[in-house]
Order: sequence, then structure tokens, then C-alpha cells
Amino acid sequence: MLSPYAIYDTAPPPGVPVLDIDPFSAPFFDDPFPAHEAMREAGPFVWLGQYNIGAVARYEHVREALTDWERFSSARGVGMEDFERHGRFRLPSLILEADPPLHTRSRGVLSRALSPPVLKGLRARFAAEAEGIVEQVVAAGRFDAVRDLAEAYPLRVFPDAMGMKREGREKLLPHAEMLFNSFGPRNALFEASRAQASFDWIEEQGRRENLSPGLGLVIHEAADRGEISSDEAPLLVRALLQAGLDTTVNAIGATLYCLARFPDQWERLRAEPALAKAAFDEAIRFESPVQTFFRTATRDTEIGGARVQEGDKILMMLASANRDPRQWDAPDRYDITRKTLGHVGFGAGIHQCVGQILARMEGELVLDALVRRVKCIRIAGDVVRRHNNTLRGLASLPVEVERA
Ligand code: HEM
Ligand code: OVM
Repeated sequence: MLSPYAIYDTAPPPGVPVLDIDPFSAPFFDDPFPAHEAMREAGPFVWLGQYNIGAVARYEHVREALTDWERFSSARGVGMEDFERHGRFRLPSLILEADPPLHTRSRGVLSRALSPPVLKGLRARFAAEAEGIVEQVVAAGRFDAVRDLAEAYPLRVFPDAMGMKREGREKLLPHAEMLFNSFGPRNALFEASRAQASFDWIEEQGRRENLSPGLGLVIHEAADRGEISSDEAPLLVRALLQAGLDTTVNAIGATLYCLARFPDQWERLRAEPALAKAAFDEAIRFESPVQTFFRTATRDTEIGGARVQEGDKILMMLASANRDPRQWDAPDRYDITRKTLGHVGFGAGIHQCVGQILARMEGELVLDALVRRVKCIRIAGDVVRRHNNTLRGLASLPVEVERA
């Protein structure tokens, strides 16, 4: 049955299985895994009958779409709506929603702004704040691992690292919530978060006069050197402000949720704290905080044996690829010693997450601080899931910890 939020009337290509799954619905968010499996098993390319959009859910084809920007473009938006047909309600991102050559230029600037030597300079501060926040929650004994740690920590370090003003920081997460909803259909979730949009505000935060020394000004300095134009700099700062907070909140939350659910893996981490990085990366594979993105076919082409036409949107099920048994041994096992290389939780190809070193640093430092202080983590109340059209994560995770 067609969803009331469907915006396409394309017919499925011949021979393609049509499914009645809605990847942007509450039942799906509560338990996406059976639906992921159904999508993978139905075929390499499936049709979402509710939206008239094709999707790839197997690892091989998700990777194929991610790594071939010449056939699968980002420039018409990486959400359900097609900028060329439906317009856009904000200036497009100069990186996420761009193809080469524009993408190449933006990407160069942001990868230098977030490069290992720059991040090395942030590390001591990030480590000290992780120690402080973790000590505080461990002292309390009982806390909400989402609110008090997964949100509190990135909020403490990331806006400062960017060089943002203090005023208005509470708008960052609600704005990101809305933005990540906006990659999906214009459903009730999106409408409910729309009131929290702060487009003018977030754009203003990227302006030079609103920044103190930090990653934001590093981007403006690239404009001073002529690497980008001066009106592009605030938009690239906006990209980091939009992409760099809610993602790490959900990734840290995912890691804590995994370690609370799988005590043997917590034990394994305690035995070998150097596995902190691996535990974080495996949580990203296992939970995929960013679940989906779309691409647009640039020409009549073929993927997974199906013919797609120029202008067709294709949904890439990153989370499903990350648990495809064709690619992973025992994919539903959270295993911090697994080789996670090649997971698509950060994407793949030219758009692969430019902030992943920063994200990994946050994850590693939080786990580091925790593993030295805590013997075990137990879930101690109702786990509340948070629904978002793109992000997967929890609203609340009450836990109890025992000091080591
Ligand atoms: C791109 C996930 C953290 C900034 C991406 C993409 C994914 C992703 C899946 C690919 C998008 C695509 O292919 O269309 C994540 C996850 C994170 C995280 C799971 C946390 C664990 C961050 C952070 C920042 C950031 C901390 C910034 C400080 C970006 C930007 C892009 C991007 C700007 C666009 C890159 C491009 O188009 O070349 N991220 N991200 N992300 N990410 Fe992240
Ligand atoms: C951007 C942007 C916004 C949200 C997410 C993202 C995951 C990028 O504005 O470039 O990457």
C-alpha cells in the first residue's frame, strides 16, 4: 500500500521484488533486523512499494552504490527528496550533498581541518573532560548513560573544539534531530521535529565573527588562503556543526548499550583496555547510528541486476549491510575482537565520514576513562528508544555501575 508520504509514482523495474516494508516507521525503528533480513533475502535490489523507491540492503550492493559517485550522485540530495524535483528548504551542503569537483575542494578543506595533527592538539582536553564526566557518573553509581554520558560528553567537548559561542548551544541537538529526520519522508516524525529547526541560527554560527579559535576558524583560514571562497567557509562550518554532534552521541550511546548488554565483552575490554577503539568501531557496525542514505542515478544503469533510470533515487541500507551474513561471520554478535574493517557505518568511497577520527577519539577516550573505573555495567531501568528517520539510538539508558 502506498504511504501517504510517498512522493514518487515510478513503477518497479521488471522482475524486482516489491516489499511492503516502511524503513521510516515506528515498528521498523523498534526492531529493524527482521525487515533488514527480509530485504536482503528478497533480492539484491528490492522495491519499497510504500514509497516507489528502490533499495539495496546487501553489503555488496550498498558498497557498490557508495563507491561509484559517477553513477550514484549525492548532488540531488542524500535524502528521499530530489532537489531537482522537489526543491530544497535550505542551502545544500557543500560536501555531503555535492559531487566532484565541488566535493573534492570542500573535502580537502574539511579533511585538513579534521586531520590527525589537528586532532592531536585537541586530545589532552578531550581526555581530561572524559575523565571528569566519567568520574562524576561513576561516583553517582546510577545514571542515564544517554543523557549523562553519551550526550553530556560530546556537548562538553565538541562545541568548544569548534570554537562556537556558548549562547544557543542547546539548539544543536534539536536542530540535528530535525535535519536527520529530513533525509526521510515528510512523515509525522519529521513534522514533529520541524519546530526545532534553527536554520538561520546554525548558519550564523558558521560566520567568522561568531567563532573563537578552533576548527571553525581553521576553515575560515582555508578561505583566506584561497582554497575556498569566503562565502563557502560558513557553510562548511555548518556541515561540521550539523554532522558532528548527534552522530557521536548515538555512537557513544550504542557502545554503552552494547557493553551493558554483553557483559562478556565488557570483561574482555577490562582485560585489554587497548581494545577500546575496537569496541567503539564494532558498536558502530553492530548498531549503525547512521542507518540509511540515498543516492540518485545519474544515468540509466544497473545495480544488483535491476535496471534503474536516470533520476531514480536509491536507498542504501547501511545498517543492513553491516549485518549481512554474506559479509560477516555471526553478524548479530557484538564481538570487540572482530575485524571490522570494511563496515559501512561511516559510509565508503569519497563521502566516507570526514569526521571519523574525531568520532573515534571521543569514543576511545570515554571507554578508556570508564574501563579503568568500573567493574561492571548493568541496565537498571526502562530502555527508551529514540525514533529518527536516519539515526538509530536511545533516548534513555538507565544503568548501574560498580566501581572497580
Ligand atoms: C559523512 C557517519 C561522526 C562529519 C558521513 C557518512 C556517514 C557518517 C555514514 C557518509 C555520508 C554519505 O555517504 O552520504 C558518521 C558516524 C559518526 C560520524 C556514524 C559517529 C560515530 C562525524 C563527526 C563529524 C562528521 C564527528 C564532524 C566533526 C561528516 C561530514 C560528512 C560525513 C561533514 C560528509 C562527508 C562527505 O560528504 O565527503 N558520516 N559520522 N561525522 N560526516 Fe560523519
Ligand atoms: C552536512 C552534513 C549534515 C548531516 C550529516 C552529514 C553525515 C553531513 O551538512 O554536510 O554527514
